[in-house]
Amino acid sequence: MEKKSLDSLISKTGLWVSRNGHLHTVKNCETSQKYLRITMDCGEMIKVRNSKTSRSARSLRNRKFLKPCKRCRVPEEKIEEFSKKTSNKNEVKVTVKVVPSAQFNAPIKDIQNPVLSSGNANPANPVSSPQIHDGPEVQKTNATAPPSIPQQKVKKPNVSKATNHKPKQQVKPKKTEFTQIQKNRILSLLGPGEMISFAKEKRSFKELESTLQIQRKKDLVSMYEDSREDMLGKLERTITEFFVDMGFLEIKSPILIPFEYMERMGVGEDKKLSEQIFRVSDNMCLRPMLAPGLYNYLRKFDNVLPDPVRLFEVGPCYRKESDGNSHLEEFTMLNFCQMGSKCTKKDLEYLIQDFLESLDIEYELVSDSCMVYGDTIDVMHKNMELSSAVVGPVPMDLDWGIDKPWIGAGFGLERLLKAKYNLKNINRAGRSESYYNGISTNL
Ligand code: ATP
Ligand code: 9VF
Ligand code: MG
Repeated sequence: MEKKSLDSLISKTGLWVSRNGHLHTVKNCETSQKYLRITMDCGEMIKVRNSKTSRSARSLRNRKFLKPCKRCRVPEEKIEEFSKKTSNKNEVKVTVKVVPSAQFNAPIKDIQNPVLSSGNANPANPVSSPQIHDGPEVQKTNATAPPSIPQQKVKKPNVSKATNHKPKQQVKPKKTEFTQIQKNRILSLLGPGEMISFAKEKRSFKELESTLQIQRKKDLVSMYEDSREDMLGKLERTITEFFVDMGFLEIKSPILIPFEYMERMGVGEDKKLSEQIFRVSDNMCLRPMLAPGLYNYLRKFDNVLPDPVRLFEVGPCYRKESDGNSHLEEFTMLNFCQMGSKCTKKDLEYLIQDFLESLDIEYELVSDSCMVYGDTIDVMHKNMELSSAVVGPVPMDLDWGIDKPWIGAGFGLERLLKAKYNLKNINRAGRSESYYNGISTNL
């Protein structure tokens, strides 16, 4: 038989079993595409996914609860009716069993309900009642939502069969073991320059998560109070100012370009590289580089502007990528170029030097080659390519109506930020809803 969804189970019973096993009467239940926001008679509020298979749906379907919520004042007959269905179905009825807490090292509620007892509320931001729980049962489906972190299994303490009930002596604190998901969550909460040794960590996942959350909230508040600038936006402004001051003309060419441009750049459908291009229709694509737009501007301005023609563009580029640490599928490129006189390798190297010195980023130059241009001078920071630079002319110029020497270089802005701030992953520098200026937003 088809399982009922959570909202239909709620409307049928008018009841809700919370994570700690309390049976509540439902005052109001709002339904969105994926979520339910349920208000209980006691004032508690909870947001859950409208799932057929969640813990909540199972509890309601199997009618499992620990005890009625006192503040909801669930009517006796409702409780009875709810419990009755359980025995009809031959299911185990959960009864309240009061166990003297002296038998255990921890209070009973801590054992049965590790999630709540370990503190759902964030100490940095105490939520006043009614509280919206956004606990592990809410599966996160979009990029804005914090990842759902399963709690570590809390082992039931050993109950000694012996009659000696003396509480055991406190043993020295064990090192905490983290699951991979928990490690990832903690790593995502570290500040841009922070490190952690999980092997030495004594704090529990919850304690550590909570401490880091407080710190990250502080970081965001101080950004809000101080600069209020997005680092990618700021870098684009800094770069723009630098090149405008150097006599380069700022260009903003289309992001949506004809695929034919890519064929003219030597990246036709027969080339492996073309598989990295986001096609948006038969003849259009999202630009994976800035060169086609700049080629067109160089041609158009050749007889208009004085020699040498100096142009630059900073803007989004798109490439399908598989390697994650230094690649984004949506990134920001700077491409500057100069055509006409003073287009030697040395001129190019001086420009690169001035530019990277202005950003205070260390680099070295390495000879390389690429499919599009042939020989390149790659600008490296440690093992990461910051830029590929080229001394023209190249044979492809003919197809773009260019017949003068040129020099140019393409830099990735997110890679410049990764290098400058020593970021662990380029995601922290890119367009994102999960990080703001390298600080997790999933708090
Ligand atoms: P890589 O070999 O690292 O994939 P690439 O040689 O294909 O890079 P270029 O075509 O030379 O890249 O692009 C110029 C610059 O743009 C690169 O040096 C890099 O800084 C940046 N860049 C290229 N692809 C990406 C990407 N997917 N994510 C972030 N930056 C990128
Ligand atoms: C340098 C890398 C062909 C004269 C308009 C300027 C360059 C390398 C840029 C970039 C690309 N090329 N990712 O061209 O400056 O185009 O592949 Si122009
Ligand atoms: Mg390159």
